[in-house]
Parts: sequence; C-alpha cells; structure tokens
Amino acid sequence: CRSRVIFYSSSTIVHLFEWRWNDIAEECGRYLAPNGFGAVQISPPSENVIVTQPWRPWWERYQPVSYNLCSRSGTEQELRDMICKCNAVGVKIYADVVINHMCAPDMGEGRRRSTCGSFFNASKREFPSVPYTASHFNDDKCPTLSGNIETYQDIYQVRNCRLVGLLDLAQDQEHVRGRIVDYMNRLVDMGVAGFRVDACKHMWPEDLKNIYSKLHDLNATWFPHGSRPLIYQEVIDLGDEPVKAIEYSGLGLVTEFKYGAMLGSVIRKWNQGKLADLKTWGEHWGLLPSDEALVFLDNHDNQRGHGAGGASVVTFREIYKMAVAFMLAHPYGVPRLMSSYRWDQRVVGGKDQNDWMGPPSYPDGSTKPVPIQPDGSCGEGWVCEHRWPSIRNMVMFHNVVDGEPLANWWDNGENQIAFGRGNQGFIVINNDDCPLDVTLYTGLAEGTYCDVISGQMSGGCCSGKQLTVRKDGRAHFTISHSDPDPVIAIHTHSKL
Ligand code: QV4
Ligand code: CA
Repeated sequence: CRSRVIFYSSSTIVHLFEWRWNDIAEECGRYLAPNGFGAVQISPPSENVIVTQPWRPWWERYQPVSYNLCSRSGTEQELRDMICKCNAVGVKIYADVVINHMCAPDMGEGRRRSTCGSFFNASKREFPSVPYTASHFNDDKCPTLSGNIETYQDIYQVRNCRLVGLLDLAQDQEHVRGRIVDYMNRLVDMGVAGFRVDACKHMWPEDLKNIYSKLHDLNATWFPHGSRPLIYQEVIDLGDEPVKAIEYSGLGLVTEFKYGAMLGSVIRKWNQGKLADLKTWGEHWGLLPSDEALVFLDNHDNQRGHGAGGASVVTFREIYKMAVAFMLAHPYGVPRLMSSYRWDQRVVGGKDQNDWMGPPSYPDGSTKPVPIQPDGSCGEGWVCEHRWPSIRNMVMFHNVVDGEPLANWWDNGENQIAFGRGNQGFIVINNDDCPLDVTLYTGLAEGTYCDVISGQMSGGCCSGKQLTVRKDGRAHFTISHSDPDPVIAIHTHSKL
C-alpha cells in the first residue's frame, strides 16, 4: 500500500448548524482539513434574545439584541480560538450575520433575556450596547398598517417593513451602517474569511454595497495581503416576486434557492422529471451564472418547512446522498453542505409542530457537545451529514476535478446518467427502477479505480467496488436499483 500527497483547492462549505465554537475548532483539525473541506458556515455569533416560549428555539439566534459576541455556541474567547485553529489548518470561517433587523418588539426588556446579559428594551426599540434607539428603525418608511411585510409583491414593504415582526433597521442611516460595519470588521479582524448575510432581500442593494465597501481586507496573519471577504447573500428568488437575485449578484454571491428545489424535484421524479434532463443543468434552467451562485440542497430553514424551497427539497431524512453526489460532481456553483441535528417531526395539517426545536441541549438550555463515535459518526442527535463516508469522499472528488469541464455525458433517456470532469473524474448514477449495466467512455487513464461511494482508498488499498478503465478509456459499470447508494464515482486520486 502506498500513500499519496494530494494538492487541491477546496471550496466546499459545510454549515455546522448550531455547533459550539469548541466543537468546530476540533472538527477543523481532526476532520475537515484532512478531508478537503474548504470552509465552515457558523451560526450567528452575535448576542441574541433568549426565547423560552417555545423553549430555546434555534430561531432565537436570528433575533439579535447587540453585536457582542456571546451566544449558545460559546464566548468571544472561544470564537476567537476557533477561528484561529481553523485558519491554522486552512479551513475558512464564514459568519452568518443578521443585520436586517433586531429582535421582535414583544421580546421584553432587561439583562436576563439576552445571551451576554446586555440590557435592551424591545418595545421601546432601545439596544444601548450597540447603540440603537427608536430613530434607527424603518417604521416611518413602512407603508403597511401593521408595520409588517404583508405582501412580497411590493418591494418597499419587503425592504422597509418588519420581516415576521422583527424590528427593521434603517441601513440608509450612516449610524446604522457604521455599527454594522464595525461588527463585521471585528469579525474580519479576528480572522473570518467572509459572511453569509441573512435576509438580504429585505435590505436595499445600494445600502449593502455601501456596507461591503467599508469592510477591511482579510487578516494578513492567514490570508494574502489585499484579500477581500467572500460574501454570500441570502436572497430567496424562486422567480415569482419583484425582488430579484440579480439585483444582488454584482455585490457578492447569492444563495440559489432554485437549485435545491429543482434538483430535489428531479430526483423525486416529480412532474415527469428525470435525471436525463440534467444534461443541461445550470444557467439553462434559469439559474444564476455559475460563478455567482452559492448552491445547496437544503438549508437550516427549508429542511424544517421555514423559508422557501418547498416540499421537494431533500434532507438527511431521504435520498440525500445521491443528490449530494450529483451536486459535488457537477461544476455548477459553490457548494454548501448542511450538517444538521435530529428532531422529532410532528406534522399536523401539513406543518411540523416541532420546527422550532433547538439543538441537542441540557435542561439549562446550553448546547451539548458533539461526541464522535468510534465509527466516525456523531452521537447525541447530531446528524453530521458531512461525516457520512460517501459525502466526505465526494468533497475530495470535488477538489480533484476542480476547474475541469463537464465531459462525456451519457444517459439512458430516463434516470440513469453518467458524466466526467475533464479526464480527472467520472460519476455514474442509477435512479431508475431497473439495473444499470453499461460500458462507458470515462476519459480517465487506463487502470483500476476505487469507487469512493461504496468505499475508499486508504493507504493505497480500496475498501469498495473496483472499476477497470481499459486502454481505450472505457469501463464497465453495473449498479443495482436496489443498491442503497446507487452511485459509482471514481477519480484520478482513487486510482489503485
Ligand atoms: C411572530 C408572529 C408574527 C408577529 C410577531 C410579533 O408569527 O406574525 O408579527 O411574532 O412579535 C420567529 C417565529 C415567528 C415570530 C418571530 C418574531 O417563528 O413566528 O413572529 O420569530 O418573534 C428565522 C425563522 C423565523 C423566526 C426568525 C426570528 O425562520 O421563523 O421567526 O428566525 O427568530 C423569508 C425571508 C428570508 C428568511 C425566511 C425564513 O426572505 O430572509 O423567510 N430567512 C432568514 C433566515 C431565517 C431567519 C430569518 C431570515 C430572520 O435564514 O432562519 O428566520 O433572521 O423567506
Ligand atoms: Ca429591512
């Protein structure tokens, strides 16, 4: 058995939803860096309101009361240590920043209801530790009687009214932009490599442009001089509203919500969808240009019925691995994986009554650590999709084929497809109800390759299926339709 040194550029982001900073710090060194993950999206690091009705829902973190850096994920010092440790092993940190709004007006007042103990008075719109006062909110500009967004068909409501009742900040004011810029720059100086900006649809593009232009270059301890923060903006554009993703794509990447909705629908074979249709996957489907899109199958909202994307999105509960394999093999977009925790769904009248449930936690509300089992999976209700072996191995596939064009597409006109990436990798997927048995031109060099879905190379030996690519570049593939993982993927670094 031989070992290899692999050189690659890694772009895959994993959202370690609700993880503690200490756990992320360990995960970077022991797992993410060695397996070729590029970056972690962290949950919002800012101080938020403590919600007890329902008990400590995950969504309390989307109700900031200040930009102090303590949360259920840990203290400021723990955040700093984590960023340092992850950067040291080459894993970037992207912070989720909630800058459209503060908490809801009925969230009370005092010091006991916030995660760092900062005083606020929600009904008076006072957040002295930022500081924001009533005059820093948009209410005077909102055209609705309720003060809330009542229709998404009116761009003024969408930007100037309260999103689900949340106190809407006036980013057109220099003071407000200044506090947001200070917050984001504090994170940049600590070493984050960029941001997931929450609720961008609800902020005016010119105000965001102004904010982004004032961000510092990345910390030169870890990044080349003059590096700019990577920004990906949450804008849900499924095509049926006046606010469009392209209004934001000049400013940074944009979350492409059509990706997971449409791909989920094809994999579920809804509306006569079939994998063969994916031959033209990408811009032809009305998606953003590839280099402007942040892509994902599910996110922390739509995996539990919040936000948008609808019923078609796939999650850890079903057909996730096949969808991830396609996403990471295909060249379109910058991919983000979800890493979830389990909760018991209780669907009544089409709505999950438990969609609010927070991460695995102790009775006092503090988040439990993520224990790693001997087989590498996670315990205590943490799903850790990113540790599922085929998903981990497809992250490496994605790195190995980086920059190579889609090549050698084949399909059977139905739900059996195959494609390569230049001459670096090849994937075959069978989503039909019959076996796949076919000889295909792979573009790969002659040799024996290890399938990274059923196993992997370790120390030069293959623990999964082996495929032989002949001198003419062709290889014979069989995939049973009853295979729980009906995918084969090989690449130049899985060559025996
Ligand atoms: C309730 C009532 C309102 C009432 C309000 C009055 O429903 O009618 O006006 O009280 O105080 C939670 C509750 C929600 C509650 C609200 C205010 O679920 O019932 O309103 O708090 O207390 C997350 C959750 C939301 C949650 C919010 C704040 O998804 O349920 O609301 O956090 O805690 C659109 C947007 C998109 C957004 C998506 C969910 O365009 O930007 O909806 N996605 C992002 C995040 C998401 C987050 C937010 C935005 C808000 O990904 O996680 O919402 O920061 O599509
Ligand atoms: Ca707004």
